[in-house]
Amino acid sequence: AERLSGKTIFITGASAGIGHATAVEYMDASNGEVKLILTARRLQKLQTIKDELLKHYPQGKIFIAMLDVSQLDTIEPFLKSLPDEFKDIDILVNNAGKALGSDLVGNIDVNDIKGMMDTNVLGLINITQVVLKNVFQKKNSGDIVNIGSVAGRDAYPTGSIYCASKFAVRAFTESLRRELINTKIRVILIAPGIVETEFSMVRYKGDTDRAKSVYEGVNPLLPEDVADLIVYTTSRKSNTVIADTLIFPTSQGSAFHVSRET
Ligand code: NDP
Ligand code: 8X3
Repeated sequence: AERLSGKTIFITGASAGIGHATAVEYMDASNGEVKLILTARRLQKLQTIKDELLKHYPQGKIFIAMLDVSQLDTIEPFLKSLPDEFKDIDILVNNAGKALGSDLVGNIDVNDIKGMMDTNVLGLINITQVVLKNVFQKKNSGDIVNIGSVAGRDAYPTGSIYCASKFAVRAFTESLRRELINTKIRVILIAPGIVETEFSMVRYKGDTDRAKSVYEGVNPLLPEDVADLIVYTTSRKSNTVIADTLIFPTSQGSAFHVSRET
């Protein structure tokens, strides 16, 4: 907790799920002593989250903004436009991401392909570059936390594009960590299994029954379980980096092995 005090944390995709839970967890773990930059496309959701956090931590410093990570040209101007007290970012959590559809190769809508690649891969790479160059390299410190997935290790049928996007996140993250070994900048990969969030509603495009069935009988991870791990990894001693983590619910063994109570 002491190690978090005063830090500025930039979370993408903070309007729901893991990103939202991570914002809450950083505040709780630091007793309101961190500064949060929370971004997503749905500004109203961010406003509600900010209001809720400020109820608990009235002195809390929270900056919210609409930011679509797939709009690559908007990132650098966004960073430059941050209020001075939020400019000195210490931790970047690249969380914004999604699966769109579960179609077999041959039938995948090109907009779904673009949607996943633009957000999960191009957006993440671009934000990382901008923050690295403008902030972390200038002070030779900072944590980059990339949210990958078990889908970045086990490629499964009907997940080709999503899996490809998360394999890409993993490869990018590993190259970057190796490029930065002569710096104090840490690069961390978080790879969750099944987490109950809006993820499946987005993947199945509002088909509630299908989305629910993903989580039925598995005791999935909660978004706060992943948030807890993110906060843990970024509050280790500065001489250590928790480089790579796979986090499952205890009912899961791989992308293919899930125990369901029926
Ligand atoms: P949610 O759908 O609950 O949250 C996704 C977040 O990303 C939302 O805040 C959404 O906000 C934001 N987002 C989506 N597209 C964009 C965009 N183009 N620009 C900015 N923000 C965007 O899903 P999760 O919390 O589950 O997902 C978070 C991350 O975790 C993703 O990278 C996902 O791939 C990964 N993950 C999820 C797992 C799961 O089982 N749930 C397992 C493993 C990894 P808005 O719509 O307001 O923009
Ligand atoms: C989400 C987990 O297994 O649906 O990253 O791909 S999975």
